[in-house]
Amino acid sequence: MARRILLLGPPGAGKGTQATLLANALHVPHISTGDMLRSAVADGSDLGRRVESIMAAGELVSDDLVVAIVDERLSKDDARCGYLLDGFPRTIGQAEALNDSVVDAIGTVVLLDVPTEEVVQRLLKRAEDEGRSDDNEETIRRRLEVYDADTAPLVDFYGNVVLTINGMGTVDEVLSRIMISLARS
Ligand code: B4P
Repeated sequence: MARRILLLGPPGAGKGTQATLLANALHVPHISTGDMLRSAVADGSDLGRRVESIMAAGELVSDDLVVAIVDERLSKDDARCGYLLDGFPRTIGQAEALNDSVVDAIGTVVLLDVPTEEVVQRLLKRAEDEGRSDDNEETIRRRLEVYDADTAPLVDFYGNVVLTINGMGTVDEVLSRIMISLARS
C-alpha cells in the first residue's frame, strides 16, 4: 500500500532531520515546503522574493501559494507510490485543500513531541551552525506561537491516524521509535 505520511511537530522538533532518513528507509520522496521555499529564496525567483520577509519574520506563507507549490509537486510521477510530507499541511486550510485535490492524501501522521525549551535550544544551536535567518530567538518564539495557533489544531483534524512519538534523545533513537511505530500501525 502507498505510504502517505505527514511529519508534524513544532519548529525544531526534528522533522527535517527525520524526514530525510525516513524517506530513504521507506523509498518515498521527501517533500518539504520549508526546503522548497528556502530554495526559491536562494534562487532569487519571483516566488522567493515574495516569501523572503515572511519567513524571516517567522510567519506562515499564504495557504494559496503553498498549496499551489505542493499540488504541482504531488503531480510528479515519483509521488504516485507514496510520499513523506514535511511541513505541509501546516494549517487547517492547507489540510482541507490537500483533501480536495488528493484522495486519501494522508494515511499516517507522525507527531514529534518535544518540549518547547528543547526546541528553542536546538534552533539557537542551528543558528550558530548554519546562520538561518529565521533562527534568532525572537523569530523562534514567534514561530512557536504560530505553531500553537495554526498548526497544532491539525492533531485533532487527523485524529486517529496520529502516532505520537517522543522526539527527545538522539536522532537514531527517535528514528527507531518512528520505524517501530509505523511497523505496528
Ligand atoms: P520549516 O523548514 O518546515 O522549518 P521548521 O519548522 O523550523 O522545522 P525544521 O524541519 O527546520 O526543524 P528540524 O526539526 O528538522 O519551515 C520554515 C518556514 O517556512 C516557516 O516558518 C514558514 O515561514 C515557511 N513554511 C514552510 N512550510 C510552510 C507551509 N506549509 N505553510 C506556510 N509557510 C510555510 O531541525 C531543527 C534542528 O534540530 C536542526 O539543527 C537539527 O540538527 C536539530 N535536531 C534534530 N533532531 C535532533 C535531536 N534528536 N537532538 C538534537 N538536535 C536535533
